[in-house]
Amino acid sequence: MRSLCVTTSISLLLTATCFHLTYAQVYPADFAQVLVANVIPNPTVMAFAPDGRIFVAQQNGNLWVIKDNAKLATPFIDLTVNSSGERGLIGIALDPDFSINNYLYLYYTVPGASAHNRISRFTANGDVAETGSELIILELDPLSSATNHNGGAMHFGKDGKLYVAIGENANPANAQNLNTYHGKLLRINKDGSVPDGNPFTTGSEQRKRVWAYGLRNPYTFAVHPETGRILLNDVGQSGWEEINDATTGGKNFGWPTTEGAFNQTTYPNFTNPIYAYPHGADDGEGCAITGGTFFNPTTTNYPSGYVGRYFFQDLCNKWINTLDLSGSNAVRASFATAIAGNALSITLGNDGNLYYLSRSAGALYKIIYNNTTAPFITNQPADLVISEGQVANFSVTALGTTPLTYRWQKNGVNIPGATSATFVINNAALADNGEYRVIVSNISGDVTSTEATLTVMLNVIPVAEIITPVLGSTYVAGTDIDFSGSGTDVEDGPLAASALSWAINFHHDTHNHDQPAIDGVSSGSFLVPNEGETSDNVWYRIILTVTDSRGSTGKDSVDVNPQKSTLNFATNPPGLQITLDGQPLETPASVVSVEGILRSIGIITPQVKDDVTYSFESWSNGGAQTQSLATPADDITLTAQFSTIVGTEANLYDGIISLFPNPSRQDHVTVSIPSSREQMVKIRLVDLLSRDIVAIQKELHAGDNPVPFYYGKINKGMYSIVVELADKTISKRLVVSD
Ligand SMILES: [Ca+2]
Ligand SMILES: [Ca+2]
Repeated sequence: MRSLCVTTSISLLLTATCFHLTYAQVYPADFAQVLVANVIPNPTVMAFAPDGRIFVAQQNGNLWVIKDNAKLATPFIDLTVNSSGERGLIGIALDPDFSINNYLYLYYTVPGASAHNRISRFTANGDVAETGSELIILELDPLSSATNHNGGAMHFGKDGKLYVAIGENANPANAQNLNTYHGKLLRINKDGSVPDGNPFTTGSEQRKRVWAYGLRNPYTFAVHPETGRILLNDVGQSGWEEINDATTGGKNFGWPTTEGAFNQTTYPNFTNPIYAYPHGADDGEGCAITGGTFFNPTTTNYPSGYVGRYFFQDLCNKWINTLDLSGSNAVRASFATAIAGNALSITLGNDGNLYYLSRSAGALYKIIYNNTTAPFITNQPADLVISEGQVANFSVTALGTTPLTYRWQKNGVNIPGATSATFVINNAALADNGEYRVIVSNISGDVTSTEATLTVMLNVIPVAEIITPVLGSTYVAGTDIDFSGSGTDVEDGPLAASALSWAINFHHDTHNHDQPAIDGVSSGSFLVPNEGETSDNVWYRIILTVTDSRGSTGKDSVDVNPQKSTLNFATNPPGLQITLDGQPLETPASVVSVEGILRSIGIITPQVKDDVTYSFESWSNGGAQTQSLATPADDITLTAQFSTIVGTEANLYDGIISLFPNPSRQDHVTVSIPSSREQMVKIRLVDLLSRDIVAIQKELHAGDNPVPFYYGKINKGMYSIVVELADKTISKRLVVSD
């Protein structure tokens, strides 16, 4: 991967845009990646029109039309949206009758005090939306301060209904609550109303639109173009990324209790994913599933073995994999690696090629197949506009019988030594201006690329400087981070605020959540949400880009790290489970958390451990059974108090153990233990904090065993008698009175 300055011509201004292009993609033989369109910052999703136009959404609300491999100059629509975090313009579906009615449906975040996601219908008039054509189809539930997990994918099913995937707004409990749209796949009519055939026919408006639930952040899904099968890609938390079959209504995919595959007998009401891949750094592992598409084209020149496969991709690890769905188990295979960064929205195009978006490159790519022997150029060298002294980097990619050889020319004349796929001029000078092209040859012939123009300007690139935050600054969630900076340029002098652009990217583990830039200000602030991402491996990277009057750019960046505390969780007795943000957690456990982040702490009650059933009594901080806790500045320990439950022994033991008298006013109780054989028994008296007071051991014989158990003088109150047999432990509640 190398950083390049690639030029784009915008009106009469030549603008140099520096970004990363990857030439190291690894595809199967005779496949290649082709750049279709770029300068699409923060793309989110694409959709194909029947006529071959491609709609590509930008998170900031712009919807672009890509026509004949070029982005049109004017957006289809420029919506005003809230684009913080993962919010923004994040879903598109074209009406099944788009060719006739020109209807197109968008999913976007409505800005303002009551931020929420909305589904609206727009009418196309050629390549732009008809003014005033918005018809609101459905207003989704209000969002919390968490800006992540919005879902957004929309597709029409083969049944003509609109399916909409919605994230749980980073509140896991939403996923199991049928009275909110969050954490669901919806099935609605084109006008937003409730259709016939949904699994839940009564109750709230939300419930009646639910098609599937138990979802975390179903960012993408796909509908099989022939069978109508629905595969839903659910982005996971810490362990697994899932592909779920949501073809049949009413399924519960288990979040937040489960993530990835689980034991069906443990959770009989949940539906396992058809495929799940773990978090990790290799091909087939990743951090977030961000695209999937059935490869069932009307026509394609891909080898026939790919037809019927399900292609899917991961945000972090730059791979595309396939699933073979022909057998009873989905079988994964590798396809591509080292593709462009932060990839998403892989989609089968009308032309039988796969397409995907890259947020790192701000670009739309297609994947072509060409097994002809003659050299065939897949990516032409691009025009460059740079400043004197910068690096000019031309490149070409080609298919054809290997080995391929390259011969670069300037103004039609061979450049000595320029014989690789890239041609680099370090320290470019005005004399380097000219037309550059390359001749690609192999045993079958040769092909000449298009000419790329190099324009070297006498221009000193501007200097960006971030003033605040200063290096080493930290933050607490729920508070503002202030930023300020300046740009200076040798030719222009101090740059106006309009020349400044700020990117505030949220980094999590190995990936980042880039957000639309804040343009035209020299200072500002942004609120760090106190909900959303609960990982402590997070930080913000603030990048200032300044642009001078010649279109050259300079950058500065600073990282702001979070302050953290440790949350220690314990239970009494030890070793029981609590829930943290809805997920089961075995204690004792220590979790590092960003200060200020709200954590949801709950309890599984009753729960069984070693055949004893326990019931929740209290939290050591006096909070409710399920409580929201802002991560404090200092480390804390929270202990959940449990008591044993009596009356469950019938399920645990085929005999009946009884205590008499109970309540007892004496210094002992008689424990009656029937036994089918000789065995040892241990009897313990424990208090409500599960602390042992007295314990005895005794040999039982076959038959009834009335065992006197002396515990001496103890305070009146509630206790448990715990009877430990060879294969069972049974507890009974004992009341000691005056
Ligand atoms: Ca699941
Ligand atoms: Ca300058």
